Amino acid sequence: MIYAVSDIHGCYRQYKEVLEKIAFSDEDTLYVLGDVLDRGPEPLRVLEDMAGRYNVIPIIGNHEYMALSVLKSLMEEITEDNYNKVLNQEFMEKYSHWLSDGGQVTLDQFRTLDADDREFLLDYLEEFQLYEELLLNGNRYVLVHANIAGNIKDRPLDQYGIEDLIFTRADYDKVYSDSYYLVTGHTPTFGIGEEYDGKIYRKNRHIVIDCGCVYGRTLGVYCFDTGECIYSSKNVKEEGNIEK
Ligand SMILES: [Mn+2]
Repeated sequence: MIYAVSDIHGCYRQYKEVLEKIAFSDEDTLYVLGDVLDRGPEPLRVLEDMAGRYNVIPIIGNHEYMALSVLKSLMEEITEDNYNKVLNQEFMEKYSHWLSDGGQVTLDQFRTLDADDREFLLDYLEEFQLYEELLLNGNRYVLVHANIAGNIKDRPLDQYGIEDLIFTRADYDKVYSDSYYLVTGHTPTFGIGEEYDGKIYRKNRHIVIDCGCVYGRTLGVYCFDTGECIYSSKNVKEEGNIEK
């Protein structure tokens, strides 16, 4: 079976719960549509688990993009010659933007790792794909973190810049194309309409799988073979991982 999940945001418990619920095995494939890191309690534990599975295919989200950029700069040894290049204004802006967007927990956990583990995780983040196209049972799916901002007939997928794909927001009222389903995370479904709160949104050839787990909802998994939606139990407040 082929599955997709998104916006795990460090919710390791719900991630393990859904893997168990779908009885995820070596014959299955799980696409993770970005935003594994930040906000929730155990981002690096989720990342380490994913890195150990050949059949979990990661696609980059804006949180990995921000984290990677900042952490790579922080890994540089600062010398007399390069400190202006590394710790410049641009870095400071990225750093403060990342921290204000939930990056602190990732940074705190990254700090506790030894040099080899840091390098291993940064190398793994570099491997994240920009998008994926799937053909299954005659249906075509485009999997990307946030959006493709248009019809891929007019503009092939490889013509998009990374920031188009991970920072912009799709228009869920709009059918982009009759030839494929657009599968995205990034926008928690309660933000599309309260009737979708904690549920996967399937309408207008969109499949939106960020069910807002880190905001006290569920982690949703979509099964492409069966069209089934599988959910974790609700993320509860006592864990202290609700941002707002
Ligand atoms: Mn996002």
